[in-house]
Amino acid sequence: MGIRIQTPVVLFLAALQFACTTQLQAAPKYNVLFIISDDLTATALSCYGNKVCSTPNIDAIAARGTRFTRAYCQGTYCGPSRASLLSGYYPHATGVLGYTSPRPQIGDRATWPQHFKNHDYYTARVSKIYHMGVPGGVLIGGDGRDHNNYNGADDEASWTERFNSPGPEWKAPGDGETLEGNPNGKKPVVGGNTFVVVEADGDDETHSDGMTAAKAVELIEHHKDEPYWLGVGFVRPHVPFVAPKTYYPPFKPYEKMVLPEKRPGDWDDIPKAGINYKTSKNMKMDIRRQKKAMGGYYASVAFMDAQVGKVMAALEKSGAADRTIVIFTSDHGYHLGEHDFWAKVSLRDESAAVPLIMSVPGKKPAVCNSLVELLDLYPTISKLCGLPVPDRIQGKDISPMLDSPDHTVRDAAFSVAPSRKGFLLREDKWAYIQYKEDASGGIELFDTEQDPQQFTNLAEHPEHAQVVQRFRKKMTAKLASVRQNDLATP
Ligand SMILES: [Ca+2]
Repeated sequence: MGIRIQTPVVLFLAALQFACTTQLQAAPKYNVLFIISDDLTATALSCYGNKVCSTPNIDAIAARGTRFTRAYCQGTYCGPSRASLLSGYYPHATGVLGYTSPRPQIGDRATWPQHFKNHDYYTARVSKIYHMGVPGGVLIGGDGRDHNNYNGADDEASWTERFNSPGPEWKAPGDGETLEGNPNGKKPVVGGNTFVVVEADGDDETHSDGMTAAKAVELIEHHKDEPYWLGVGFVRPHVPFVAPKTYYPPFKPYEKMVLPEKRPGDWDDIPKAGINYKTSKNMKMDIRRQKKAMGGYYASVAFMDAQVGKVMAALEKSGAADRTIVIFTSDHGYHLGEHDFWAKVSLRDESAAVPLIMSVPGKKPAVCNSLVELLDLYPTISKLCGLPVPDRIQGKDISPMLDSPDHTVRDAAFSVAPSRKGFLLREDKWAYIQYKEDASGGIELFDTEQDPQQFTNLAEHPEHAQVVQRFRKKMTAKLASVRQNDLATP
């Protein structure tokens, strides 16, 4: 008797449970909060081991997310790196090797944020997401070259709305000094891509990144009830190193900054193209200036980190944190005096590796040592949000790493420095760099297990000839595969 009554109830409950499970299995419509700092080396962050520069707000994202220790950019300066990660193609697929939008090359194919816009997301950027000149463009709210209505190499089709944060940059009142190319100290504080430190008067919101944080806070609150893809682009620690005075005390007197180890004859075993475009020598920076450059950079990082904190507090306050994926990264790394190199472009780890933290609701905190590329963000975040992943894009889905940090998707990361005609294949153990596609500009090979600081170029050592040969073939094959795509040949 009882069975006849219960059966329909049980079936109904089973059906209900099935419906709920199915619903739960469908990917939730996460928001995406993409925070990208400009010219930030992972080595400057306390969650990556820096003991001098404290970055509590970025560390807090790392504490609840997955911190990737071997993430590489695809181009070691702003233009190609950003065009690549946003378009989904390697720089040598689109041919965007400089400071332009990838749009002419990709036609009507959707960029990463545009893909979300096409799936009913509100998409916006605040400040620099695609390339924008710093500091010239930031001063006027663009890239300073008057194209695309001062929006830099931006791509309008990616956004529902876009916002610039024009700030005073090197013109900010305060104590400023030009460190680069200024041995007699007579040069005034200048703009351009120049090492300048300004201990600035005024508060956070006097400056571009403070304004960017304030706008992001406003957008997070305003759009909390709809799915959004919000790009928050901080321009620090890109030069000029300008931050409010309150961020400098931990790094002063600058004399106490400890520079990386220097070894006599360090450049003797590398090709000319391997000597970075900015060095202590050609920048005419003595030890005092080098230490101040490091301290000024750190103060800019600390300032940027405080702005990240404001954005994260707004996310928490909005009530949307449990349905928002947070990504923190940079477009490439930076040298702070290793090998007497400064800034970006180099293909050494300090410059080609990037900080990458991904925090996805419900996933356990983890550290992942697998090789990943910035190019992987577009497919991975699409997958996590239940959007289709276009076959044509060149990154890989790394979302399984969030559950299993030992998961791997590639045996080498690939990065380029087009201005040096440089190419990097970075495996777990080896860093292989060649200049020119036929390697005629020279080769560098570093055993990063024995020589993590990359002091000894093994490329000319006969016992490593086979390793070099293997990498040369691998590089040729990689370049061919990059160029095998659905775009017209650049
Ligand atoms: Ca950059």
